[in-house]
Amino acid sequence: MHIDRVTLHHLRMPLVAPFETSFGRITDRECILIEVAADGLIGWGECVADRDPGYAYETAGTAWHILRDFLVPAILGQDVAGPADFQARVAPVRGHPMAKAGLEMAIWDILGKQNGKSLYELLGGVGSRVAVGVSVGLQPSPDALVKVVERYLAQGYGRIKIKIKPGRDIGDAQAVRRARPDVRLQVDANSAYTLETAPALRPLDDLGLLLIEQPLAEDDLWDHRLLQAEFRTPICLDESILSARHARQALEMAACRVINIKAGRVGGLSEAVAIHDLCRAAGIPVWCGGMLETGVGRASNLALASLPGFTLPGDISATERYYAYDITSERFALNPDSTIDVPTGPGLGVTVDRRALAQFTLASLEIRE
Ligand code: OSB
Ligand code: MG
Repeated sequence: MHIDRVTLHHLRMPLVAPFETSFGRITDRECILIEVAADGLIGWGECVADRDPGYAYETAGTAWHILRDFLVPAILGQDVAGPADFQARVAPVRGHPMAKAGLEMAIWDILGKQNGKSLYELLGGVGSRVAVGVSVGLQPSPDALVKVVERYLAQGYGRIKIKIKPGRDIGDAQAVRRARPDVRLQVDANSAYTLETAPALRPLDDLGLLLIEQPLAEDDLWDHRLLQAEFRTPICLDESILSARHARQALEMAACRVINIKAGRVGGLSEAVAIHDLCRAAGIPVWCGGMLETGVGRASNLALASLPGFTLPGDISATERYYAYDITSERFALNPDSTIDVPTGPGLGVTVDRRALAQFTLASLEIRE
């Protein structure tokens, strides 16, 4: 595909409710939507870097810089054969996986549109619906948390994830467990503990959790290994896994028993599939994480989560859980069996609504040869 033009759109989208984690509270989600024009087609990608460097070092600002000054110039006016060729061209740029993943997504979208194939087919997905759950942010109190959880259960979500942090961990998880003894429940600490403070999490081991997500620092595979040896509950890594190489090392040293895969965190869908393949061969369950995506990123997540090794429910909720208005014409709805349909149209299978896009755009930049 000949890359004629790339347009960056910096968006700020109001969330239906604030989302709070151990690294902060947000009321709006920022991201960069990437529009690529090639061979008379338009492809869309979403860069999930947020406004602040809380979950990852990348921000919408750093991604804008890296895209404008390095990644887009590496492909503009060039014939890019596909995602693998794209990755080879941007390999000299160290790090910045979210910026790379956003641009790669647009290339996958064009590839699908050129070949009349949906993204899930290109990636090797199976099944037309994927099992999903909901990620519930920190609430003012355990009682308030139980109320929010009950509301999601009533909507049909079959798996609940709650965010935890020091002082808001055991009590919160126990409150949900007491209210709902049988619900599929997991917790996510977003790196809020150290090996010294993590023993406070010991009572979680008696709550029948599906997994404990990312208790320790993102650069600390070794201490996760030490912690996993102390827990019966599987530890799941999110922030720590930035490549298939990390995934292999984590499995080899038994630092975790489950991996959360986010294409943005690992530099793109190609690397995400590589991690999936590695884990599947090793018998390690994976699931698709979320970054409060717009309809563009959600379509990509659904396609990825349709691969056969995604045996645990993904953090891919219905559009209405995130946004009253989204930028795609399509909205994603929850089926009664806690699944969401995988898009079947060519490429991502979604249409960007230009009017909605304009409404949420803080800045845009068209880059031509
Ligand atoms: O750690 O999984 C995470 C959102 C933003 C950044 C990090 C995380 C999350 C979520 C939300 O948990 C998942 C979703 O998109 O529903
Ligand atoms: Mg997480």
